[in-house]
Amino acid sequence: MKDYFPNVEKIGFEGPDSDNPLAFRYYNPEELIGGKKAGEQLRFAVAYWHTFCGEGRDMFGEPFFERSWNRYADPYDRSIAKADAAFEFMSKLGVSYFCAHDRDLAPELDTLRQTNALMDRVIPHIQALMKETGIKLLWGTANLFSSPKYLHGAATSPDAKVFAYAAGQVKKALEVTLALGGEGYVFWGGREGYETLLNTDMKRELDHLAAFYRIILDYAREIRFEGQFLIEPKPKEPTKHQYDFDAAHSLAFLQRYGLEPYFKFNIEANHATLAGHTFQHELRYSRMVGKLGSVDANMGDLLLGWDTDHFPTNMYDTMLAMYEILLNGGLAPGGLNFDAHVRRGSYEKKDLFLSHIAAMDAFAIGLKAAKMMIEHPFLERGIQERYVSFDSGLGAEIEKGPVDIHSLESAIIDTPIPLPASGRQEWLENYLNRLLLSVVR
Ligand code: XLS
Ligand code: CA
Ligand code: CA
Repeated sequence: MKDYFPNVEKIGFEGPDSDNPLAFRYYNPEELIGGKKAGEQLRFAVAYWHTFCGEGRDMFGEPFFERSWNRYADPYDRSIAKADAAFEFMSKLGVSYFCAHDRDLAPELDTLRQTNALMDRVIPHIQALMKETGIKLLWGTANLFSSPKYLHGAATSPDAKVFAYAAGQVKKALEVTLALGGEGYVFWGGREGYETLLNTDMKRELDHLAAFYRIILDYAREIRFEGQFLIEPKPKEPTKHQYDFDAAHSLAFLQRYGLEPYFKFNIEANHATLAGHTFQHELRYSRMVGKLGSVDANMGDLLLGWDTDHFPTNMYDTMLAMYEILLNGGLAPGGLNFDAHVRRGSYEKKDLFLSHIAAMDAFAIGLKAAKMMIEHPFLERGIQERYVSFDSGLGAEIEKGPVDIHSLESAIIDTPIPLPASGRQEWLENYLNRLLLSVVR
C-alpha cells in the first residue's frame, strides 16, 4: 500500500483530557456501554464519495484539494490509487465500514459494457484490501444522477432508453455489492422527481419508479442478494420536487405499490431538515413504522438551507438520534454512515481525519447520553403521564373503539373542560442539558 497519509498513525482513544488533535476523546470502540461495545453499537462508515472523490468543488468554486490519488490519467490507475488511499485512511481512523456508489469505485466509460469491464478489473483489488484490513461494505448504491443522460431522472426519465440504462447500471451495482459482501443497498432518488408539471406526467413517472423497483427486486432474488434494500428520502435538490420527499411520503409510495415489505429507510439528517423536519422526527417516524434501517449521519446549516452535508458535531442532535436508534434496537445490519464532507476551508488532508474524529466523538457522547435517557426514563414516564386520560374510562374506550359521536358528545356537553396540563418543554430541555453535561464532565 502506498503511504498517502504519512504523518498520521492509527487514531487511538486518549480520553477527554488529551490535547492530541489526532485522538478520540470520547469514542472508545472497546468501551462497554449498556453491556455492548461502543464500536459495535455505532457501526461507523466512511462515505467513499465525499472523502476520497471530493476535491472542494462547489457551485461557485473550482476543486483544489490536494488528493494525489485522483491525479492519475488512466481510469484504472486512478481507481486503484483511490482505493489504496481509502483503505489506508479507514484503517488509520479505525472504522469497520464504508459506503460507495458504483462510480466512486470506478468511473463511467463510453458504454455500460466498457464501464462494467473496468469495474471487473478494479473489484478484485478492493476485495483484497477489504480482506487485508477487515473493513466491510455497509451498503452499495448506483450513481443515477451525475451523468447528463439522467438530467430528467433515471427510473422516472421520460426516455425509455434512459430507464433501461439505469436498470442495467443498477444490475451491475447490485452484483458489485454482492461481490463485496455489502449488507445493504440504497436507492436515493436524486433526480427522481420533477421541475415543472407543465411537462411532467407525475402518475406515469411514479408508476415507472415502482416498476423499476420491482425489476431490481426480481434480479436481487435471481442472484441471491439478501442484503437490506433502503430508500433514502430527500425532498429536493438537485430536483425541485423529489418523489421520496420524506419518510412518510416514501412509506405511502411503497404501500400504494405493494412494495412495503421489501424496503427500509436510510435516514439522513440533512435531508430531514431540508424537508422541514428535525432529524429526530424522521428517525422517530421510521422507527414507529418499523422502517428505520440505516442512517446518513451529517448535519445541515439551517441558515444556508441546502444540503451542505457537514460532519455532525452537534451533541444535542447526536443524543436524540442515538435515543431513537437505541429504542430501535440498534441499526444492524445498517449503521452510521458519515455522508459528510469537510468544509471548503478545511482543505488539508489532515482535516479528513479531524472531521471524522469530531463526528465520532460527538456520536459517542450521544450514545452515552441516550443510554442515560433510557436508564432513567424521565421522559418516557412524563409521556406516559401526559396521556393518562386514555388509560381508563372514556379515553380507553376511544382507543379500543368503536365509539360513536353521540357518546362522546354526551360525555362533555354539560361539563366545562379544564385546561390540559402544561407541556413543560423548557423543564424537559433543562433536564436534557444536565444529562448531557454529566456525560461530558
Ligand atoms: C445526496 C445523497 C446521496 C446518497 C447516496 O444528497 O445524500 O449521497 O446518500 O446516493
Ligand atoms: Ca445521503
Ligand atoms: Ca445529502
